Amino acid sequence: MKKIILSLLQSFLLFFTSVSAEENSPVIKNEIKLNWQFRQVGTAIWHKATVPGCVHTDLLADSLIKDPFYRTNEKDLQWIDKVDWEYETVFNLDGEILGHEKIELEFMGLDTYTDIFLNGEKLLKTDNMFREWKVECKRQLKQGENRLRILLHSPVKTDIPKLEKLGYQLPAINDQSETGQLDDQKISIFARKAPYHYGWDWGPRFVTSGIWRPIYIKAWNNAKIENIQIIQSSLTKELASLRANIEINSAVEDSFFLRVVNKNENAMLAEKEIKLSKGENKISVFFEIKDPKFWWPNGLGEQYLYEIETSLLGLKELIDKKSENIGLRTVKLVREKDHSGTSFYFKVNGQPVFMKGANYIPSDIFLNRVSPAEYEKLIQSAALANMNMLRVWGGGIYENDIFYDLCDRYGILVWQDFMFACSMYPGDAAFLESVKQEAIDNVKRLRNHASIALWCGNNEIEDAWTGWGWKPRYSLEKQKYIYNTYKEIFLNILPTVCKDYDGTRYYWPSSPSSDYGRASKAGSGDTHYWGVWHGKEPFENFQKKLGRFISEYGFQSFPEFKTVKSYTLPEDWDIESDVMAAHQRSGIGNLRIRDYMKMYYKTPKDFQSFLYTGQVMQGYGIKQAIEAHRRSMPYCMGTLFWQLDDCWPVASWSSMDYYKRWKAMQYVAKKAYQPFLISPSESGDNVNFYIVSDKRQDTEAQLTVQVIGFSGKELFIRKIPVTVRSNASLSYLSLSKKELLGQNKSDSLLIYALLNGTNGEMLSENIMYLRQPKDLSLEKPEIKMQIGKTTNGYSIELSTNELAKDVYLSLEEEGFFTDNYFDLIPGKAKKLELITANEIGDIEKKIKIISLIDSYLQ
Ligand code: BMA
Repeated sequence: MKKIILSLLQSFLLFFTSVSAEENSPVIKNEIKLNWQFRQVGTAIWHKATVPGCVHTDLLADSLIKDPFYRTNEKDLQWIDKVDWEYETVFNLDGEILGHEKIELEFMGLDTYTDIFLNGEKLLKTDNMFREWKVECKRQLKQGENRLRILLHSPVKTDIPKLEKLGYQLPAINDQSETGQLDDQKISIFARKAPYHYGWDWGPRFVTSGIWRPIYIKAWNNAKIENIQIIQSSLTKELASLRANIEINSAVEDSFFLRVVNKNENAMLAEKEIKLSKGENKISVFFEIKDPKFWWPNGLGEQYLYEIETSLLGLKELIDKKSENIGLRTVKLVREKDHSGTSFYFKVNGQPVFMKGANYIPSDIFLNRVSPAEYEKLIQSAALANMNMLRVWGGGIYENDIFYDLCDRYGILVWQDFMFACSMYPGDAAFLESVKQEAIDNVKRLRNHASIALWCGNNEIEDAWTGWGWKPRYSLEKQKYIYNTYKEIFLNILPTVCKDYDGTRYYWPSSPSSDYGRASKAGSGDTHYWGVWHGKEPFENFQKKLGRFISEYGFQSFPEFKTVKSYTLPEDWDIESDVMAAHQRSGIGNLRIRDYMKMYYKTPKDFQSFLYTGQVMQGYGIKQAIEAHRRSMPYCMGTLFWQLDDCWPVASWSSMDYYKRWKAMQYVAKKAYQPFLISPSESGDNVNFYIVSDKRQDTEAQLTVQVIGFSGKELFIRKIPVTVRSNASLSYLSLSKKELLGQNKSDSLLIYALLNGTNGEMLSENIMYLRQPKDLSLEKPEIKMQIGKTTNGYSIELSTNELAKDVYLSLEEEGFFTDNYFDLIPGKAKKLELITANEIGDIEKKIKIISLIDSYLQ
């Protein structure tokens, strides 16, 4: 019986998952996904493994370790990266596959130092997590069972000798190395591996090992399409002229046909006879699309994507085919000298576009855990918050294809860093070659995405070298060597690869930067403004410290209580407890939050109120930043806050926590990033009412300014018609505070600004206070809630008799409130929705509502 089950198990289907990305192509592509097991090298017992995956998640799935995120478990799991691991599977091959002329194994991502054996023979050695590896293996394969074994060397043990050989330590600011014998030695710089795995000021230290992307076996005859680059040579309303550069690997010398088809309209774009020689061939095919549909960033139009299918044909039969989804658009970074320095803005399809967005970090420390649905949630949340750009930050990974596919679909442009951050790197030939190959692999993989707007060399290294006090640690000779290595990587290797393998996008050496090799300064280039937070400057400075493109700024908060509960016990519910401290990785984190809270808020009465007030405060600060940046267009043409997401449950600068729960700041960003923004701004004795518009046409509208007492009394009103200028920021009305306030006290009134379209529809609203939150005289409001059922969940209407500041709705069950953390004004009911697939019994009682006054000690 056992035998029968075994032989059944060995049937072909069970060993492979067929993934034939290109339907009907005769090239066989099967994923080696099943039957994997793993063990620590030197131990006897094999355990079940998941591929793609990593050691940490396999240990967890097999209950061999405790949840790495729970309480302080992280500390006990640091041994995992100091030992070696091995993975093994046995897969069956039949005569049909073996009969192909060429058989290859493709490793899409190996983390990081591996030796790979096929049927006992060494096939490959790898040393770069970001590379793809392809090996011919027909000779090593046999009919029946084949054994694939991957040895994963400890990244820590592999890199310590490199440090010893170099003889001195290079700066690596966030490396929380924990190397055993050589404590505090920074080794992350030697590994071409996700830098954040070594710890960051928002992330744990889990230096993973594993097969993190799929392994495929490919079998083919005659020829195979390896890669297609589609270049848009010119684009007008009438015509898109394109060129496909096609790489074909051929086993024969023969004639073939290439056919390019626009699948959307089933229209033939080009057909051509080609002669292939054995080995690699590069062929260009030119084609045109008439009356092209353009791809636009989120908010400006459709994200139209064309599926371009390229087929390689023999005389009678199809040999291979491959599809690419492309968007027709132009993206240009405009850098022109002007009176304040040099501009830094993106033109999309010929139009200047203000970039609104955030910095993105990998959304799990264990990369394989991010499911397609979670990727979608993330990019959808960005789009829903009116963002049009994300910066894939240089301390993480070159993201999976799905990330960029989603950005293409949702209209999110990508500022793509290369994976180098806050460190200097070794300059030996092997390291530099590895960097070059990594860049080639990733530029080739990503270059057809409409969403990618810019290649950027690194995160903050230029500034760090020139201004963070790194240089004096080294002799002049070493300084020269270290900086020459910097120049070699960021001013030579990477831009050269971008030019040779893409050639259509701007390369920017470092973020922030003023220009090649020079430290950043406000009038030129992009800026990371950390005066608020790191520099302890008040939030109000967001309005003074502007830049041409502000690619980082931020403020921390804790995740909501529901998330905190996922990693704590009740005894940990104190900001300074060991467990909470283990989930706060910024050394100054709690102190900063407390300092700012003293400046802006009353001391929260308890732990939960602290979490809530912290989130409200983060939103309060970032609102000021985003509005100031948008108001100052066209001087400033982009704002990307730090940071969109988290890689585990933690206190951080994120606007969404690890579970993708929106923090107050994500709701704030959604409003501040709306196409129309009405933004009141104090200027001396006046309040100026700015309207920022991202729209491409002027808009007739009505601006209303009201002053309202906290009990709902209208103290002032002014209505004026306005023509809102397209793609601009202007002040449309200036009122003196004297006029606005009259005899009323500023601690118990608010200024409400409203922009309506000609049909009365609301285009934007905003509330301004003339006092800091802690100085407002709030009274306990009585909030009324009416709930109805909708197809997506529930509709909620709230009203109040007194101003309810920072109203926060929460629910134990999972659900998404379409608005939250808003101010509720008497006489102005608020409608929102709770999106949930669940039927929630007794919902009126389950939704908890608090506002700022509930966080005060009574
Ligand atoms: C920025 C980032 C990260 C860091 C953040 C908060 O400069 O580039 O290095 O996590 O600051 O300190």
